[in-house]
Amino acid sequence: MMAKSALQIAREAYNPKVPTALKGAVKAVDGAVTHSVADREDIKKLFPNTYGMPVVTFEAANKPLTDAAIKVGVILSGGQAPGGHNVIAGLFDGIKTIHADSKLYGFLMGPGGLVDHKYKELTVDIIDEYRNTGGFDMIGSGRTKLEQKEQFDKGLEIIKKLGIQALVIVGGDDSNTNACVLAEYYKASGTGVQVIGCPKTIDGDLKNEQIETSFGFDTACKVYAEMIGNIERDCNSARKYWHFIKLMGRSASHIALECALQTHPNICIISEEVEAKNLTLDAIVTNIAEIVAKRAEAGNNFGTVLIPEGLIEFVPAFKHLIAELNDYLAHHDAEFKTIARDAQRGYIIGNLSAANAELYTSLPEGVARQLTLDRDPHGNVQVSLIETEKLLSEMVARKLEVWKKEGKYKGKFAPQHHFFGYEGRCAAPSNYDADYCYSLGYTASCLIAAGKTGYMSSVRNTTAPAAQWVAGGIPVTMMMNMERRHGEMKPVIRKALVELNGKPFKTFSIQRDSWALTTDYVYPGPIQYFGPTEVCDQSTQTLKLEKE
Ligand code: FBP
Repeated sequence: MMAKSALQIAREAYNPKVPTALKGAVKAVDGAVTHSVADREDIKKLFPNTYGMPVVTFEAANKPLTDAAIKVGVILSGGQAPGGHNVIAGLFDGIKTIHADSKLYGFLMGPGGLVDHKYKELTVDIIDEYRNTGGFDMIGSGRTKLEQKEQFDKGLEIIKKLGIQALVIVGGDDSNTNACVLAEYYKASGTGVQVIGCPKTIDGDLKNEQIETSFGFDTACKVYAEMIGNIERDCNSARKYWHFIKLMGRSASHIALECALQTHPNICIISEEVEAKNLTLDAIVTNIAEIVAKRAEAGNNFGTVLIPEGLIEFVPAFKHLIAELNDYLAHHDAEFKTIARDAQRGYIIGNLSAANAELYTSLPEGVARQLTLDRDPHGNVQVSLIETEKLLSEMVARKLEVWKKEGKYKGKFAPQHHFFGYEGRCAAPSNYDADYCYSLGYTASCLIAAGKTGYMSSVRNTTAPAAQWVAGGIPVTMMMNMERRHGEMKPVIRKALVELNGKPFKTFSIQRDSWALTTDYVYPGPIQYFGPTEVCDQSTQTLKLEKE
């Protein structure tokens, strides 16, 4: 028996709110034929069996979609996100409602569990133990990329042995892309095994017209916003530090933007804007230094700067460098690994084009090394390992030194550094995420009962009360385009970056100049699980603004 906090015990009794349509039997209502967001011909060719399927919506019905027992396997893929256990609980309750003899198997430690035949049956005792809890520890997660035919066939062996009819893969854009490749393969080979995806990632970059948000974004942002608010209050009390806070989110700046909307920092950098305006690192540094200097003139030698984790990849010169490094290392990784550590920098410089070699040479040793560390299994640079918060504050300090000598700056600059990422990924899900995740899991069970494959579970209209949420499924091919990965063109779900024409960014950009100079901090405080709905059940500001 695990030791539990008082909050954990209280949360066990929480009943997630669900859309009215999911409270009884449902029917699947098909919409129009769909198309991929781009590269239609290429995607159609690669997914002949799962391309063009209709969007599905579930509506209340008089009789169930099926009353036969079903066996389902579930996989948690990639980084943790608050609410994953509720997806599994919703899926479990959904298939048990269909038939009490239905069974749910959890594959252990991510997609690798399917390939290596590591699994456990998830019984009611296990499920009850994890309802409304954070983390993925019920079955663990991993980043193994499911993309080889041999992996699919190995998976099929255990699927057949256990009599599994459907797999539910809970993951981000890359994992759901792989889920769709698997769905296509199992359909093409006539196995009858269905594959359903669920949109997960704290990064918030798996969203589009049909998928309003990925689960976990809400809770993670609320946790970071609480901590940023606490730091702002500390900094407004002591009035002696500039806090440089890097926030997780990989490429997209959704987390940084949402946290800025919640806390009104003095500065928040948005990577997508940096790219659109073609800003250099020096321009970013100058902008920060100017705000530091102006605040100093008013006697305010303190402030907060939010930095999105993926910033470096959006500074055009770095983007070119990283792209060349990705391609080079994809083809020469084995050779690179044989080079002695102290010779690696020289080796890389010797193999880059002139412009990239120059930039790489100018980087501090630590950052240069961080750029060549192992890519994740999807070919992404592990941006969480690059200490941009320190890089920026060091460069700002250097600039201020120069300005001081020139008599342009008279203040004091004492930086503090923070990186908020892992702190938010396993928090107890907010009511929004607890409800949303449970509904996503339950909807996945309906998609399985409706015989669907190659779909992502979708729950929409989530800024309205949960009773009015709309449950259904979106064909994964609808979200795809072709992108360069590991040096080759591949079909992938298009990542949603911050839109500079979107309401969330515009709302931020009209206020930021005033936040820079005045001290207009907002202190959101901790997530509340019990209490008035305006305190406990609110979605993110990003989602609210997008829906306006
Ligand atoms: P997912 O996209 O798999 O949900 O992961 C998100 C994330 O938390 C990123 O924000 C971060 O860059 C990355 O995972 C860190 O990965 P790891 O857990 O392997 O250190």
